[in-house]
Amino acid sequence: MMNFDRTKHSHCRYNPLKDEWVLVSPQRLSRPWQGRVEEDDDGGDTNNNQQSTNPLCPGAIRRETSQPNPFYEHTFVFDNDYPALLSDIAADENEKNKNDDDLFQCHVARGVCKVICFHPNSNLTLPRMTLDDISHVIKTWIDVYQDLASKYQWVQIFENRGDMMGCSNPHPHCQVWATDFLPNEARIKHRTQKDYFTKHNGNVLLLDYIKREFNEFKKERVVIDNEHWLVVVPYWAVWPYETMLLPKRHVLRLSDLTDDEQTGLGQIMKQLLIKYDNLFNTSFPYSMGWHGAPTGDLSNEDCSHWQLHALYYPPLVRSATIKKFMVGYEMLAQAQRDITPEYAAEALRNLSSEIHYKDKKNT
Ligand code: H2U
Repeated sequence: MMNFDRTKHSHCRYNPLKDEWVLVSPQRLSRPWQGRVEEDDDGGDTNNNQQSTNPLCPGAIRRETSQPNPFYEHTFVFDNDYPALLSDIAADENEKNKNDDDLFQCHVARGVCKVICFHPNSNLTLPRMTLDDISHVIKTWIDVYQDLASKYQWVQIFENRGDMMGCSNPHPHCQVWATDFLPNEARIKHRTQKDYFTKHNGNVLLLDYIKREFNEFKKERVVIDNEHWLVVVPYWAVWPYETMLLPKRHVLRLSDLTDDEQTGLGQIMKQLLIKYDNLFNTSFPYSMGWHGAPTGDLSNEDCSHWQLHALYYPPLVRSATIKKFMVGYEMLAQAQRDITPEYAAEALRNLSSEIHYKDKKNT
């Protein structure tokens, strides 16, 4: 157990003006950057040269490890060599870590960071993988989630795709950050869903949203759905082609999905991601991630107000290169968008081909 040192260890600082916390991770300054290795017209898609040298590949030796990666055939999970969170930091005796300081509040941030490689091949992205490949990714998400959920309050699975979204490595992968606290987004959703649940006699906010979207609005913003899942551009979407992917049944957490729901998830993810890539004939950059009921000691609380959902936040607005910047008014006042969520949903819905544009070229 290490003694807490603000200059070396991750901690959260409170912004009393915004009622928000910021995670500070000074230990992460040495992280390598492999994002913009080669400019191409492909929105940051991968290239063959990566295969031999990429530290995420089977058999590669990562800079921080002496052991080579295993020659994995499906997915591969490892502890991030440059974690934003550390697990074994002792309680802070000297710093302002008490909730009674209104201005200089901070707490030690404990957690773990993992990387999940989706596939041995650096040239593949999820939409071009087989359903079997994708099912391995989903099973790995669930395994890692289950393992970390026993200890941590929040397990954030997220994928940054494309260097436009800050992805530091083109090999298909995602990250998992598990924390002993609820980050801002989780804290707010925990409260808003609970408030709705109380106000509406035990109705779940997102399940009511689905019902009204289907019945009252005739699926106006629904992009695709299958027996178990739907993809919708939320009424309140901020990013131009932002979507939310959610199960039709009341599901609290990723680990609660049945086998059939996992199969349906793989199918709908592939369909959605092909639509995204086919929209501008580019490997569509995005950040995506899963939100579900809190875990760790918080799973002892009643979390039935929660509904599992994934969010896709892609920045592109008009072409493979024209992206929406969240600057100016967005930074200083509030989010703004030009195309309506209804327009975005229709554009994605109308892309009916289930063949990826790159595979069309080959047929
Ligand atoms: P992103 O592409 O979303 O940045 O994720 C890649 C992660 O992989 C990043 O967090 C980690 C980086 O720290 N990584 C390692 O742990 N070891 C390496 O050798 C390269 C990259």
